[in-house]
Amino acid sequence: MMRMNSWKKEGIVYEIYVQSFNDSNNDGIGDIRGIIQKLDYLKDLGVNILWLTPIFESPLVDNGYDIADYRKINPQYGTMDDVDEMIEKAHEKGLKIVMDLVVNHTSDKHEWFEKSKQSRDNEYSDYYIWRDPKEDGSAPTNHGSAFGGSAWEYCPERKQYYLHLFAKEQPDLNWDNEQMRKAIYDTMRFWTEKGIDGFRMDSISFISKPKEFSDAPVVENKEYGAYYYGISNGRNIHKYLHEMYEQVLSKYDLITIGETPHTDVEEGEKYVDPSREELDMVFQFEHMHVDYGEYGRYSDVSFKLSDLRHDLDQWQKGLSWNSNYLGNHDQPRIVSRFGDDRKYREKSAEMLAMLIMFQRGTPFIYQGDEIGMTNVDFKSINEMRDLEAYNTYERFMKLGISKERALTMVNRKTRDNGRTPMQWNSKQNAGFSNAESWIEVNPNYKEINVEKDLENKDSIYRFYQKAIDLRKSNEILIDGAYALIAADDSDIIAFVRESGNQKILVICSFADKKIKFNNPFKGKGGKLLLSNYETAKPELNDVIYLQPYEGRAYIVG
Ligand code: TEU
Ligand code: CA
Repeated sequence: MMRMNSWKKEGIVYEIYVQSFNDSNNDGIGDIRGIIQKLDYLKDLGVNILWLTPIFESPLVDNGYDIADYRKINPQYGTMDDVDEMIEKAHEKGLKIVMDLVVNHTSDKHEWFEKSKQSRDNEYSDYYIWRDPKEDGSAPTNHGSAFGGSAWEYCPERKQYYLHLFAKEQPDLNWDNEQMRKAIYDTMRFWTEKGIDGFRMDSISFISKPKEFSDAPVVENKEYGAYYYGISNGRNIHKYLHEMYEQVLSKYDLITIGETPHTDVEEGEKYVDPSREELDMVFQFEHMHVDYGEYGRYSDVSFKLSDLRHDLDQWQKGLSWNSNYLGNHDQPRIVSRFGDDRKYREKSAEMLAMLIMFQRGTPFIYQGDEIGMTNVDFKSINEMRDLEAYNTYERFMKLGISKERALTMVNRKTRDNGRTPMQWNSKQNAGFSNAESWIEVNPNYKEINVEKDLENKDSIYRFYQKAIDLRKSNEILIDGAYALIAADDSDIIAFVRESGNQKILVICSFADKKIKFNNPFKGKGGKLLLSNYETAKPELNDVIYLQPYEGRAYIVG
């Protein structure tokens, strides 16, 4: 039986998008020494686990999620000595380090792929997913890449197609090949022996592929079949993750987080049920699709609170343990997507922090959300950097959508919104670098930056500190049972955390006006634990009034 020991249950994870966090050598690119410089900042915030996006050798087609050598550090981020120093210094400060394990695919520049494509009968030939063309020479199936276009790329050397669920420069690995799996486990040990404390496993629900591929009946994005059809949660997924647990994960004190796109609650529990000895938690995606529409992710659609509440509730009820997040390096900024980044930026950012921090499970904070960084209003597609944005913009052009409308739609959801440089202060480039950064700094950095928030006792940063401190020190918030209340309310998400006979009532208002809330624990009274408004009364009355985007937590009774 796999048990989550205390540091994992009390853990608060902070995701660092390395390229945009802090540039120590003024080349406009964030780096590992830049992280070392900010370890005290992160410790003071109160987080205790740092998840770093990939820092390995890569051609950067997908900003490092296309790995060419898992055991070499991309020189633009620093050296292996820098990494060793970062791990050592983080541990000295009581901070854990989680690496990003990208093993659904490699870069096409990885030596394994270079050899695999040379012939059909060498040691690496079967490390990837190769299939013959159809009779007419076309791609084996209508599967589409997540980044647009076909998921199959023709290779003249082998006269076959290879599968790539993402960019054509990211060929999918063949996990049915035992020798390949062993090579992955060796690579994982290389890093666990260096003292890292866990893995975030990229696209892990895709690693087990069908023996035979069939055409996807659902043509999701008009051009090609849905990219995951018949692939996510494949026939051997749990066999391989249990094998990984036995071979590597069980031998070290690690936290493991699987990124599991296109996975429902029932399947999600199979990954995290401790008796199955697979992973500690998974990133669900159901609540990330609440504002998808006719054009998938890049639809100009706003979320409905009832959908967000329903999805979060399903996973809270359905899983032994959750990862609680609203944003990351693949998503728009949470205050712009789920809050109000104009009139109520600070209050809505703080309310969202309470929602993330006080549900049952491990809270994940994405860099910059602790100061309420917002989406960028990119003036042209050329200001964006993400291949997914470019490909989507092109696709919209082909569909006859106007340039202006296509830019508006891509602007709203591009992953670049979460990838602009961390805003440290109001100096040049927001204190991220003395050089022009690889992607523009959000022009609002003079109003929104860490230095400003540190000087203000009522800032978003200060609220994050309080919410984190409360989450870490309160057994009910760490391990108490969860139950939704006011399930049909049009303005709030409210739930109860319970342990023994103690209850904590959490109410998160998504309304931009004052609203009334009927306390379900009539007559019991209670004491205020935290609010993002100074005006909140200390007692819990039978009827309470919440200010716009107010978050409140009470101990009941
Ligand atoms: O993302 C996996 C994934 O599901 C993608 O579809 C992602 O959610 C999508 O791009 C959002 O529109 C992981 C990484 O987090 C992402 O940065 C990588 O691009 C992707 O895998 C390939 O490694
Ligand atoms: Ca740098």
